[in-house]
Amino acid sequence: MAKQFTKEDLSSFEKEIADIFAEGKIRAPVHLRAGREEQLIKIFEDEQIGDDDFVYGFWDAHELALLKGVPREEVKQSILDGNSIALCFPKYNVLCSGIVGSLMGTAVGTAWSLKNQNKPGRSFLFCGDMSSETGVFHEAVKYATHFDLPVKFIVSDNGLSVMTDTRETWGSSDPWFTGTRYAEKIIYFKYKNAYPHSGLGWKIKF
Ligand SMILES: Cc1ncc(C[n+]2csc(CCOP(=O)(O)OP(=O)(O)O)c2C)c(N)n1
Repeated sequence: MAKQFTKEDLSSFEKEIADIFAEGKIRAPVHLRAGREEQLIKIFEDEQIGDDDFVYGFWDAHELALLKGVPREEVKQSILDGNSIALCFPKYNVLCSGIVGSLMGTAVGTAWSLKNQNKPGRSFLFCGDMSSETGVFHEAVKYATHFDLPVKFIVSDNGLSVMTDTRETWGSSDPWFTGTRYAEKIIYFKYKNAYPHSGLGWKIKF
C-alpha cells in the first residue's frame, strides 16, 4: 500500500463512480461496495501488502486496486472504459475476474512459483462468502496449507450471493473453515454492503 488510506478515500471513490454510473455514462456492469473500508485498510496495513505482492480479486475490486497502489485516476479510467467487473493492472500485480471461483488456483500457483523460485512476494486472494464455499476455494486452501505456500485468502462476508442467503444455502451458520486448521490461511470478516450486489439496484441484477 503506497499511501495511507482513510475510509473516506475509499467511500468517496465509490460514491463518485456511483454518481457517474447513475448518469448512464458507464455502459458496463459495475459492482459497488461500502461498509468494509476499515477492514480492508486494516488488512492491507497488517499484512503490509506491497509492490512484490499479488492481489487477486473479483467483480468488486475498486477498493483493492486503490489499496494496492494503482493511481486513483487509472482505476477510475479503467472503470469508465467498462472494466469494473474484471479490473486488471498487471504492472501493479492486481488481477481480477468476473467468474466465480476462477482465480483461486491462479493465486495458489503464483504462491507456489514465488516460493519455489525464492522470489519475494505473496498472493492475496479476496473473495466473497459464497465464493469461499465453492469446491475450488476449498481445494486451493487445502493445497496452500499442506505445502505452506505464501498465500492468504480474504473472505468479505456480506451474507449474500447476489440475492441468495449464503448460510441458508449451505445449511450452516458458519463458513466451512471455521475451527479447522485451514482457517490459518484465511482472513475472515463480516460486513453489510450499503450498495446492492451490482449497479444501483434498478434495471438488472446479476
Ligand atoms: C461461474 C459464475 N457463476 C455465476 C456468476 C454470477 N455471480 C456473480 S457474483 C455472484 C455471487 C457471489 O457471491 P459472493 O462470493 O458472496 O460475492 P459478493 O456477495 O461478495 O459479491 C454470482 C453468483 C458468476 N459471475 N460466475
